Amino acid sequence: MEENLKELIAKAIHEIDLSLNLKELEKLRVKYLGKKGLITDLKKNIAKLPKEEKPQAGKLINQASVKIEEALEDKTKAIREKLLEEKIEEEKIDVTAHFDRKTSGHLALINQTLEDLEAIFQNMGFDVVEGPEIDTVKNVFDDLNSPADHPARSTSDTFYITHNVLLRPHTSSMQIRVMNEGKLPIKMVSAGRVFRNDEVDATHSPMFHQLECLVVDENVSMANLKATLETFIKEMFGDDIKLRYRPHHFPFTEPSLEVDATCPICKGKGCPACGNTGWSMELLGGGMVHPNVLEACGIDSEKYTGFAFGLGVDRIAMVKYGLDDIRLLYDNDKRFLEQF
Ligand code: FA5
Repeated sequence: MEENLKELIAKAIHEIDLSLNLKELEKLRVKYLGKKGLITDLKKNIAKLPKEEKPQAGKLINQASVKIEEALEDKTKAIREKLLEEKIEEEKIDVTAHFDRKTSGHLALINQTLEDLEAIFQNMGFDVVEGPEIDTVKNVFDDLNSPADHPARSTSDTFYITHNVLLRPHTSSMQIRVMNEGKLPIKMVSAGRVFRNDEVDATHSPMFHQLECLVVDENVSMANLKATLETFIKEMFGDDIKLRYRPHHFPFTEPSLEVDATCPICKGKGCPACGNTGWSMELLGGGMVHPNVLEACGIDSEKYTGFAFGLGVDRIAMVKYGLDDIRLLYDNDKRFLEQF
């Protein structure tokens, strides 16, 4: 009997070893240890043995049962571990693996510049006002003291929609809109797109952006205009950029001036980009609001004075980012845009 049991144990262990999954193992458990299993049958048969053989037979069968049970347990454990390893391997995240990174975009340089400008003026206590890109001849020219024969009014310079309605060629029409609201004092900026029949070159575009600034109050002087400009330029560019004021003529300001900035490339020392002058392109036009303009909007020009200026936003962006051509702002070349 002992020999038979040894053979049975060896066979069971061999079969357990060969089993590949928990299902096969369960079948083997039933085959050997189940209710009708081979070991269970042997246990049942002990009763039929002669009395003196019973204890020894019982002991051997029990030992065989324990051995098979242990083998089943070990194999079950091994299969479970293997399954777990396979699962971990399957779900492992390879942090070094390449994947398509989604690079986040950013505002176009013009919009960044507009936001910077508005934030600076807001911090200086200015209201930010929005207005339409299509406006009336009255707001764009008439009430801005621009005579009917002024060249800017000609159809070759300005995009008319009807006889009296046009794409605004400057943001100065916002001066009229805000003054007509009748609230004083006024301290506002208003930025947006403007349109002119200008030839495209390094510093001109037919569609560009301006920021209009208007202050109307008692005792406003040219000194206030200058202080506002100097503060704004310092906030925008730091100490590197200086301003140059040149006398000019605008129908809606008196006196009028134009303002240039030091060349952003050489910082005023003189270089090929600025023709060795140290000064870059014109940045803005401005001056003291003409009394005729105040009166056209119902404001007493004996009591109130004001200053106004119109900044070329694209050119501010050019100085800020050191660009030598305005077209870079509109080409949408990713190689350029990704640099900022
Ligand atoms: C005006 O448009 C006046 N309305 C400015 C003003 C406002 C004067 C308030 C007095 C009081 P000007 O045409 O010079 O002025 O344009 C103002 C600025 O816009 C220029 O200094 C320049 O920076 C910018 N600019 C003018 N034309 C173009 C263009 N075609 N492309 C890009 N920027 C331009």
